[in-house]
Amino acid sequence: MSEIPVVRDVLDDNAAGAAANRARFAAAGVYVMNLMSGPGAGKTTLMERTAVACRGRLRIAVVAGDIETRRDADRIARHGVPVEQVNTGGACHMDARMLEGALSRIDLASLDALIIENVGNLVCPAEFDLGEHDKVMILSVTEGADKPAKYPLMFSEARLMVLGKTDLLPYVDFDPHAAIADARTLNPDLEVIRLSSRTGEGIEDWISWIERRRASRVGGTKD
Ligand SMILES: Nc1nc2c(ncn2[C@@H]2O[C@H](COP(=O)(O)OP(=O)(O)O)[C@@H](O)[C@H]2O)c(=O)[nH]1
Ligand SMILES: [Mg+2]
Repeated sequence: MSEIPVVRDVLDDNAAGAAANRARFAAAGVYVMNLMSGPGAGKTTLMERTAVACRGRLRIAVVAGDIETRRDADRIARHGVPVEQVNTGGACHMDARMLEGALSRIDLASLDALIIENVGNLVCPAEFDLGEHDKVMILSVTEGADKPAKYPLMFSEARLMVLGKTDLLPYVDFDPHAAIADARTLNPDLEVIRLSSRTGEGIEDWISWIERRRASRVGGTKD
Protein backbone atom coordinates (compact mmCIF):
# COMPACT_ATOMS: atom_id res chain seq x y z
CA MET A 1 0.00 0.00 0.00
CA SER A 2 2.90 2.36 0.71
CA GLU A 3 4.52 1.72 -2.65
CA ILE A 4 2.65 4.29 -4.70
CA PRO A 5 3.75 7.40 -2.73
CA VAL A 6 7.36 6.14 -2.80
CA VAL A 7 7.25 5.75 -6.60
CA ARG A 8 5.70 9.21 -6.85
CA ASP A 9 8.52 10.70 -4.72
CA VAL A 10 11.16 9.08 -6.92
CA LEU A 11 9.56 10.41 -10.10
CA ASP A 12 8.99 13.88 -8.60
CA ASP A 13 12.64 14.08 -7.58
CA ASN A 14 13.67 12.91 -11.03
CA ALA A 15 11.49 15.56 -12.64
CA ALA A 16 13.20 18.25 -10.53
CA GLY A 17 16.62 16.92 -11.53
CA ALA A 18 15.59 16.80 -15.20
CA ALA A 19 14.42 20.42 -15.05
CA ALA A 20 17.78 21.47 -13.57
CA ASN A 21 19.65 19.56 -16.31
CA ARG A 22 17.43 21.12 -18.99
CA ALA A 23 18.23 24.62 -17.72
CA ARG A 24 21.92 23.79 -17.77
CA PHE A 25 21.74 22.51 -21.38
CA ALA A 26 19.88 25.65 -22.46
CA ALA A 27 22.44 27.93 -20.79
CA ALA A 28 25.31 26.07 -22.51
CA GLY A 29 23.55 25.95 -25.90
CA VAL A 30 24.09 22.20 -26.22
CA TYR A 31 21.76 19.69 -27.89
CA VAL A 32 21.26 16.54 -25.80
CA MET A 33 20.13 13.09 -26.89
CA ASN A 34 19.15 10.16 -24.65
CA LEU A 35 20.12 7.00 -26.61
CA MET A 36 18.39 3.83 -25.46
CA SER A 37 18.12 0.18 -26.51
CA GLY A 38 18.22 -3.37 -25.23
CA PRO A 39 21.68 -4.68 -24.26
CA GLY A 40 23.90 -5.38 -27.26
CA ALA A 41 21.81 -3.52 -29.86
CA GLY A 42 24.89 -1.52 -30.85
CA LYS A 43 24.86 1.74 -28.88
CA THR A 44 28.57 1.87 -28.06
CA THR A 45 29.58 0.80 -31.57
CA LEU A 46 27.40 3.58 -32.99
CA MET A 47 29.03 6.06 -30.58
CA GLU A 48 32.46 4.96 -31.84
CA ARG A 49 31.33 5.48 -35.45
CA THR A 50 29.71 8.79 -34.56
CA ALA A 51 32.87 10.09 -32.89
CA VAL A 52 34.78 9.52 -36.13
CA ALA A 53 32.04 10.82 -38.46
CA CYS A 54 31.60 14.03 -36.43
CA ARG A 55 35.23 15.15 -36.70
CA GLY A 56 35.42 18.67 -38.11
CA ARG A 57 31.64 18.84 -38.17
CA LEU A 58 30.08 18.60 -34.71
CA ARG A 59 31.76 18.81 -31.32
CA ILE A 60 30.28 16.00 -29.26
CA ALA A 61 30.79 14.34 -25.90
CA VAL A 62 29.30 11.10 -24.61
CA VAL A 63 28.05 10.02 -21.19
CA ALA A 64 28.18 6.22 -21.04
CA GLY A 65 25.77 4.62 -18.57
CA ASP A 66 26.22 1.07 -17.33
CA ILE A 67 25.40 -0.93 -14.25
CA GLU A 68 29.10 -1.70 -13.76
CA THR A 69 32.50 -1.16 -15.48
CA ARG A 70 33.85 1.62 -17.66
CA ARG A 71 34.40 -0.55 -20.71
CA ASP A 72 32.08 1.43 -22.98
CA ALA A 73 33.67 4.74 -21.95
CA ASP A 74 37.13 3.34 -22.75
CA ARG A 75 35.97 2.12 -26.19
CA ILE A 76 34.51 5.53 -27.08
CA ALA A 77 37.38 7.59 -25.61
CA ARG A 78 39.82 5.88 -28.00
CA HIS A 79 38.19 7.90 -30.80
CA GLY A 80 39.12 11.23 -29.25
CA VAL A 81 35.83 12.50 -27.84
CA PRO A 82 35.32 13.45 -24.19
CA VAL A 83 33.54 10.64 -22.32
CA GLU A 84 32.17 10.40 -18.80
CA GLN A 85 31.10 7.07 -17.32
CA VAL A 86 28.10 6.78 -15.02
CA ASN A 87 27.76 3.51 -13.10
CA THR A 88 24.26 3.07 -11.80
CA GLY A 89 25.30 0.56 -9.12
CA GLY A 90 22.58 -1.95 -9.96
CA ALA A 91 19.87 0.35 -11.32
CA CYS A 92 18.48 -0.62 -14.75
CA HIS A 93 18.41 2.98 -16.02
CA MET A 94 20.13 6.32 -15.59
CA ASP A 95 18.19 8.97 -13.70
CA ALA A 96 18.46 12.74 -13.85
CA ARG A 97 20.45 12.98 -10.60
CA MET A 98 23.07 10.45 -11.76
CA LEU A 99 23.49 12.44 -14.96
CA GLU A 100 23.80 15.68 -12.98
CA GLY A 101 26.98 14.36 -11.33
CA ALA A 102 28.61 13.60 -14.70
CA LEU A 103 27.60 16.97 -16.16
CA SER A 104 29.73 18.87 -13.68
CA ARG A 105 32.82 17.18 -15.19
CA ILE A 106 31.98 18.17 -18.79
CA ASP A 107 32.57 21.56 -20.46
CA LEU A 108 29.07 21.74 -21.92
CA ALA A 109 29.51 25.22 -23.40
CA SER A 110 32.26 23.93 -25.70
CA LEU A 111 29.97 21.27 -27.25
CA ASP A 112 27.42 21.17 -30.04
CA ALA A 113 25.88 17.90 -28.86
CA LEU A 114 25.96 15.57 -25.87
CA ILE A 115 24.85 11.98 -26.33
CA ILE A 116 23.87 9.89 -23.34
CA GLU A 117 24.27 6.13 -23.86
CA ASN A 118 21.72 4.83 -21.38
CA VAL A 119 21.87 1.45 -19.63
CA GLY A 120 21.00 -1.42 -21.99
CA ASN A 121 17.36 -2.16 -21.19
CA LEU A 122 14.21 -1.87 -23.32
CA VAL A 123 11.94 -0.87 -20.44
CA CYS A 124 13.23 1.22 -17.50
CA PRO A 125 15.24 3.97 -19.24
CA ALA A 126 12.13 5.20 -21.10
CA GLU A 127 10.48 6.07 -17.77
CA PHE A 128 13.12 8.58 -16.65
CA ASP A 129 13.38 12.05 -18.17
CA LEU A 130 17.00 13.23 -18.07
CA GLY A 131 16.25 16.73 -19.37
CA GLU A 132 17.26 15.73 -22.92
CA HIS A 133 15.89 17.27 -26.11
CA ASP A 134 15.23 13.93 -27.82
CA LYS A 135 14.89 10.29 -26.92
CA VAL A 136 16.33 8.00 -29.58
CA MET A 137 16.31 4.21 -29.60
CA ILE A 138 18.06 1.47 -31.49
CA LEU A 139 16.24 -1.71 -32.48
CA SER A 140 18.70 -4.07 -34.12
CA VAL A 141 17.54 -6.67 -36.61
CA THR A 142 18.89 -9.47 -34.40
CA GLU A 143 16.37 -8.66 -31.66
CA GLY A 144 13.17 -9.71 -33.46
CA ALA A 145 10.49 -7.66 -35.18
CA ASP A 146 8.03 -8.32 -32.34
CA LYS A 147 9.78 -5.97 -29.90
CA PRO A 148 7.73 -2.79 -30.56
CA ALA A 149 4.51 -4.60 -29.68
CA LYS A 150 6.07 -6.25 -26.59
CA TYR A 151 7.89 -3.20 -25.20
CA PRO A 152 5.67 -0.31 -26.29
CA LEU A 153 6.79 2.48 -23.97
CA MET A 154 10.22 3.07 -25.46
CA PHE A 155 8.84 3.06 -29.00
CA SER A 156 6.13 5.54 -27.97
CA GLU A 157 8.60 7.90 -26.30
CA ALA A 158 11.27 7.96 -29.02
CA ARG A 159 11.43 10.58 -31.76
CA LEU A 160 13.75 8.41 -33.86
CA MET A 161 14.17 4.67 -34.16
CA VAL A 162 17.49 3.53 -35.56
CA LEU A 163 16.98 0.16 -37.22
CA GLY A 164 20.44 -1.22 -36.53
CA LYS A 165 22.73 -4.00 -37.80
CA THR A 166 21.05 -3.94 -41.24
CA ASP A 167 24.13 -5.75 -42.62
CA LEU A 168 22.73 -8.86 -40.87
CA LEU A 169 19.29 -8.72 -42.54
CA PRO A 170 20.13 -11.51 -45.03
CA TYR A 171 20.91 -13.87 -42.14
CA VAL A 172 18.04 -13.27 -39.74
CA ASP A 173 14.29 -13.73 -39.85
CA PHE A 174 13.39 -10.07 -39.37
CA ASP A 175 10.73 -8.19 -41.33
CA PRO A 176 11.68 -4.49 -41.23
CA HIS A 177 8.31 -3.41 -42.66
CA ALA A 178 6.43 -5.23 -39.90
CA ALA A 179 8.67 -3.80 -37.17
CA ILE A 180 8.34 -0.25 -38.51
CA ALA A 181 4.56 -0.61 -38.97
CA ASP A 182 4.15 -1.87 -35.37
CA ALA A 183 6.31 0.94 -34.01
CA ARG A 184 4.33 3.54 -35.96
CA THR A 185 1.05 2.12 -34.68
CA LEU A 186 2.33 3.14 -31.24
CA ASN A 187 3.95 6.36 -32.42
CA PRO A 188 2.75 7.66 -35.82
CA ASP A 189 5.39 10.43 -35.90
CA LEU A 190 8.33 8.07 -35.27
CA GLU A 191 11.22 8.72 -37.67
CA VAL A 192 13.31 5.73 -38.81
CA ILE A 193 16.90 5.46 -40.05
CA ARG A 194 18.23 2.13 -41.30
CA LEU A 195 21.82 1.84 -40.23
CA SER A 196 24.79 -0.48 -40.01
CA SER A 197 27.81 0.47 -37.95
CA ARG A 198 29.59 -2.39 -39.74
CA THR A 199 29.15 -1.17 -43.36
CA GLY A 200 28.46 2.51 -42.68
CA GLU A 201 24.99 2.38 -44.26
CA GLY A 202 22.87 5.19 -42.78
CA ILE A 203 25.71 6.90 -40.89
CA GLU A 204 25.46 10.06 -43.02
CA ASP A 205 21.67 10.14 -42.46
CA TRP A 206 22.30 9.74 -38.72
CA ILE A 207 24.80 12.62 -38.45
CA SER A 208 22.55 14.84 -40.60
CA TRP A 209 19.62 13.99 -38.35
CA ILE A 210 21.59 15.12 -35.27
CA GLU A 211 22.57 18.34 -37.07
CA ARG A 212 18.95 19.04 -38.04
CA ARG A 213 17.60 18.38 -34.57
CA ARG A 214 20.31 20.53 -33.03
CA ALA A 215 19.45 23.37 -35.41
CA SER A 216 15.75 23.11 -34.63
CA ARG A 217 16.05 22.76 -30.82
CA VAL A 218 19.13 24.87 -30.06
CA GLY A 219 20.27 26.78 -33.16
CA GLY A 220 23.22 26.46 -35.55
CA THR A 221 26.56 24.92 -34.56
CA LYS A 222 29.06 27.05 -32.63
CA ASP A 223 31.95 28.76 -34.45
N1 LIG B 1 27.05 -7.01 -37.65
C1 LIG B 1 26.97 -5.93 -36.86
N2 LIG B 1 27.33 -6.02 -35.57
C2 LIG B 1 27.24 -4.91 -34.81
C3 LIG B 1 26.76 -3.67 -35.31
N3 LIG B 1 26.75 -2.77 -34.29
C4 LIG B 1 27.22 -3.42 -33.21
N4 LIG B 1 27.53 -4.71 -33.51
C5 LIG B 1 28.06 -5.74 -32.60
O1 LIG B 1 27.07 -5.99 -31.59
C6 LIG B 1 27.71 -6.28 -30.33
C7 LIG B 1 27.16 -5.33 -29.25
O2 LIG B 1 27.48 -3.99 -29.62
P1 LIG B 1 27.61 -2.79 -28.57
O3 LIG B 1 27.89 -1.57 -29.37
O4 LIG B 1 28.55 -3.15 -27.48
O5 LIG B 1 26.10 -2.74 -28.01
P2 LIG B 1 25.48 -1.96 -26.76
O6 LIG B 1 25.38 -2.95 -25.64
O7 LIG B 1 24.13 -1.51 -27.24
O8 LIG B 1 26.38 -0.80 -26.46
C8 LIG B 1 29.19 -6.11 -30.57
O9 LIG B 1 29.74 -7.40 -30.79
C9 LIG B 1 29.28 -5.27 -31.84
O10 LIG B 1 30.45 -5.50 -32.58
C10 LIG B 1 26.39 -3.61 -36.70
O11 LIG B 1 25.92 -2.58 -37.23
N5 LIG B 1 26.49 -4.77 -37.41
MG1 LIG C 1 27.26 -0.14 -24.66
